Parts: sequence; C-alpha cells; structure tokens
Amino acid sequence: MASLAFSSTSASPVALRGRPNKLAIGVAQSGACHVSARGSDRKARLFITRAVAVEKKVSRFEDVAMAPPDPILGVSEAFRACTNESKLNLGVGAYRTEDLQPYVLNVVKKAEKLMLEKGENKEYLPIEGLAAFNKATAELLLGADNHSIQSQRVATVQGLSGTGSLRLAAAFINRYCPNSKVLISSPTWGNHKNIFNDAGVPWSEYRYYDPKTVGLDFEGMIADIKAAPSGSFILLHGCAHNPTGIDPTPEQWTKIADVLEEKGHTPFFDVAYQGFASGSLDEDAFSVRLFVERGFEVFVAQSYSKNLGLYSERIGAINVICSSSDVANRVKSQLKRLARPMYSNPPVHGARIVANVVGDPNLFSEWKAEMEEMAGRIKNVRKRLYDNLSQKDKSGKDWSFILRQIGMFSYTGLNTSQSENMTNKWHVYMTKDGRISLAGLSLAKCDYLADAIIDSYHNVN
Ligand code: PLA
Repeated sequence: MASLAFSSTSASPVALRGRPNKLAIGVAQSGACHVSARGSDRKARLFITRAVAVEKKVSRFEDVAMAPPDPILGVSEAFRACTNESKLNLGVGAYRTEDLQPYVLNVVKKAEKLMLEKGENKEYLPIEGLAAFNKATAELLLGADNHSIQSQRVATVQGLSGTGSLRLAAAFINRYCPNSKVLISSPTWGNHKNIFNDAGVPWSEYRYYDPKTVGLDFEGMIADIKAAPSGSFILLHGCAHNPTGIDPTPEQWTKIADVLEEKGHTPFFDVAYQGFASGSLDEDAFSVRLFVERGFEVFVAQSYSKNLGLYSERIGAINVICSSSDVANRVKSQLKRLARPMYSNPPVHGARIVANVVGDPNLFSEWKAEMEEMAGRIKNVRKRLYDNLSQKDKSGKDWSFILRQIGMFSYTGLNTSQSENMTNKWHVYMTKDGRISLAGLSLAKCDYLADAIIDSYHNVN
C-alpha cells in the first residue's frame, strides 16, 4: 500500500515499519518551526522547511525475515555462483556422468518418444493419479504376486515425488492419528523434520548412527523404538539410508520388525533409492517386503527422482498397505480428499514415463541395466576415493567405512568447520553434516577430493 511520508532535506522520513495499512506521516525534525538566535539582536527567524510529500511504499510484509538457504538445495545455489575451476558439487544427491554432466536415461528418452508418437492428451488425471502408474509402482515395490496386491489391500496414490508423498502421508497421520508421534532416525534426511513440522505431526528421534564405529547404533535404535509410545509411526529408510549410507542387515531388520510388532508401532518407509543401493530393485525392496509379509499395515513413500533420473518430473507415490481391501479403499479415499485442496491432481508426464518403462518388458530390462550401471559407477568412485585416501593419508586413519557405506552418499565424519573448509578452501560444495554425494563425483576428481578431505580432517578442528 502506498503511504505518504513528509520529509525535509535534512531528515529522513519516518516510516512506520511493520505497521501495515496505516498511513505513515512523519514530520521531520527540521521541517518543524524553530527559532534560531544569531548575533546580539537575537532576532528570531522562522524557518519553515518545505515539507516534501514523498510517496513511499510500506509493505505489509516488512516483518518477514529472510529465510536461511536450504541446507541441501542451497548448496547447489552456492556452487553455481562459484567461479573456481576446481569446484565440485557433492551437495545434492543427483547422478552425474563420469564427465560430471546430468544424465537422462536412455529408457526415459525411449518412453518419451513412444508417448509423443501416441499423441496423448493433457486432460486432468484423477486425483489419485494415473492408473497404469499406480499399478506399476505398487508392483515394483512389493512384487506383482505379493498377497497384499492380489487381495487389493494396497491404497496407492500418485504423489509429487518422494517429498510430496511423504507430505501427503504426514497430513493423513495428522488428521486420522492426531495423537501419534513419528520417530525419525538421528541423523536423517533434513527435510523429514520440515515435512512433519509443517504437517503438524509431533516427532522425535531414535539413535541410528554411532560416530565411534561409524556404523549403526543398533542397540540405541532398538532401545529408542521400544521406549516410544505404543502406536507410534517409525520412519525407516527402505534402503541406502540418507545421509549415513548405513543400512540394517536382514537379521537386524527382522529384530526391528519384532520390536515394532511388540509395541504396536506402524512402519513408515521412505523409499527414495530403490535399485540405487545394490543395483537390484528386488534386493532394495527387501525391508518393505519383510514388514508386509509379517502382516504389518505399512506406509511407503516412493520416489523416481534417482532410480529413473526423473528429478524435476516430481513423480512418486504413497502406498498404504492395509489389513483389508475395505480399509484400503477408505484410506485411499481420504488421501484423495487431502490431495484435492493441496494440489488437486498430480502431473502426468513422469507417471507416463514410469508406466511405459515398467510396463514394457524390453524397456524394463534396459532400465535395470542402466540402473546397475549408475550404481556401479558410484561403487567405482567409492572404491577409488577409499584407495586415494588410504594411500595419501599417512596418519594410519582407517577410511574403510567409506567402502561399507551404501547408496549415493558417503558420510565422511567431517564436522561443520571441516566441511566449511572443504568448501571455502577447496571449493568442494557439500552439506555441513559431512555428507558427500558420490553420484556427483568422477574417478578423475577422487585424487583432488582425497587431498581436500585429508587437509580438512587433520588441519581443521
Ligand atoms: N527421501 C529421501 C531419503 C531423500 O534423500 C530424498 C531426496 C527424498 C525423499 C525426496 O526426493 P524427491 O522429492 O525428489 O523424490 N534427497 C536429495 C534431494 C537427493 C533433496 O534434498 O531434495 C538429497 O540430496 O538428499
């Protein structure tokens, strides 16, 4: 809103900061009448400084503070602004080729060609998304012959990738299980906290990472899950835990399931990396399938950002495996009800790509080969980085934890100042928690990265 401020040449206008919709009129000091005494006759002179009406906009949003940059996506912004030639973006988990270029999968290009040839229309999708996608995504997750699918106990709703699917599930929990708490691992993907905060779902953390062993704090995890109020939702990373790259073993998953059963907790899986951890879609779905087999009702958010490289298509799903088809139908109806006022219905392009790739046996096997290749490239740089670190670092430090970690990331153990040194001195852009995305690293850059890590680890506190 425009407001008027009267000011003179020697004083600044008085703005009414943070008081929207009020007319801001300031009469500046020297603009007022004043008496000046000069010489012996003390002749009074009146100065009236001409008040100048200045149009000044006072925003109703004056009090809005600047938000901090996102801890992950903000790293990409800083990377883009950097002009140093050695710069390396190991912040966001986005796959790059050996030349460090973004990669569009060949199967995606083929599927898009097919879609163009078919000349499909751009009508709205139903609220729950594309039927062929929903079928394909549940089958990919659980296996087509899974009993829960056969008995129509799976409520699947296409979501805005992993994030949007998690957010929809969080809204469901807030509405239908208002007194329940979600337990998330410490550490976890940073956005989990934002998602549950914004959905109004209370959360707390369970121990997960043990810095001493640079491995899983299994005892701590079990103890914290046991101590949570019965009927909590336990957020679990289906595979390739972000940021640690440490997954429970199959035996540990079984024990986790035992505790959840004992406590009446509900497992809530975030599956953002199916196929990316081991290179095998089925192997990476082991944890989810185990819980479904054991008869749990399970929430699973899926994402195709990484395994199909569809980052900007925003394609994923929320699946709720229920104990009966009747419950599944009702749960699905309520997920749709929640989605409608949020974004109405999801985008079609990515859904068609997934449906085409998963639904066509040739494209499907080509996809698996490409995924193995991507996972293989990450494993190669992981190994090269380890080799370089062990050869160069003469301190005797054991870097083998890097080889034991799985998926896109390595959790280096570098603290905040050491991570800052990586960026400020070496132009290696990464998150402040010491996580590096190996998907953004090439074999050629491992040597340079090893120097940066060794310097930061040994020379910065
Ligand atoms: N869940 C986990 C565990 C993730 O790591 C990510 C992405 C998502 C969900 C959501 O991805 P989507 O919405 O694109 O499907 N994590 C990235 C990117 C790769 C990000 O932070 O958004 C990361 O760098 O951690």
